[in-house]
Formats: sequence, structure tokens, C-alpha cells
Amino acid sequence: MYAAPVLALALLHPLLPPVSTVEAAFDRTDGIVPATAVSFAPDAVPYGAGVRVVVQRAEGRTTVSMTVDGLTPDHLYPVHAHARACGTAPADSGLHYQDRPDPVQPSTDPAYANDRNEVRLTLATDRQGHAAASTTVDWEFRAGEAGSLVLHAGADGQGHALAQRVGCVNVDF
Ligand SMILES: [Cu+2]
Repeated sequence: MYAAPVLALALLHPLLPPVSTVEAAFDRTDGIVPATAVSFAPDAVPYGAGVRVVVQRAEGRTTVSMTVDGLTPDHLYPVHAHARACGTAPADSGLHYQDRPDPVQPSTDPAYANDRNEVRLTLATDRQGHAAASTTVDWEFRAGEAGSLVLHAGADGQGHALAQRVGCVNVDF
């Protein structure tokens, strides 16, 4: 009698692309319970600012979408997928995740350090401090080798991300 609903679910499931979703507020790094999203610079990423991340995988491709609220108005935040989870120190999230790993790390070779081989987004906030960005790459993450999305402080005149890390969100890629 209970077989029908179970069968229906089993048939439906393969039609839906796997999704992981994170909804969190940026918090301090020294909370009693480690926060899902942390700020290293409350002037750039205020405590309580909201973040939502959706990861979709389908047919070997991965789409990462991100929205933020309550950040600095009219500002650019370069965002990358990093190898490790957020920690209490900005460097804890490690290096950039790369589909084809550059044998020389940290990677600066544009053949590897580019937006096709890495997940890179730019959050451009409006006058209310809201931004949304999305990117799709032609690959899927290797299990357990990426842990976070890191917000950098800004971009230089050439559009390169500044090294300073102002925020971090744990994501199950
Ligand atoms: Cu980065």
C-alpha cells in the first residue's frame, strides 16, 4: 500500500539536478558555534549581512549563484571558490579550487588562474548593498576538495581581486 509514493519519489529524483543551498548571516569568527558565514572585516561585510548560495549540478556542469544583502553599497566584491572551509583566520580557506590544478601554487599562470578553470563571481552591490551573481563552469567539483566561497575586499585597476579576504561562506560543493 505504501509502495506507490516511494516509487513515485524514486522516479522523480533523477529528474532534479542535485542542489545544495546555503542561507546564512555573516557572523563573527569567534562564536561559540562556528558560523556558516564569517566576516573578517565588519566595515566591508557587516555582521548580520545576509548571503544565499545555490549550487546546481547537471550533465557535468556546475552553476553557482550567490546573492547578498547589507554589504557596502556601490562596491565590487570578487568571490572565488576556495579549497577549504572558512576558519577563524582569513587564510584558513586555503587556495583557489581549480578544475585542472596548476602545478605551481599559489597559481598565477593565466592558463590555470582564470574563470573557466576556477569558480569566480563578482558581486557588484547596488545603492542598497544588494547584489546577485552567477557563473557556470563545464565541470563538477571533486568531492571534498572545495569548501567555501571567499569574498575579497575589492578589485584593482586591472580587475584583479585584491588579496585581502573580507568574508567567507561554507558551501557543500
Ligand atoms: Cu580568492
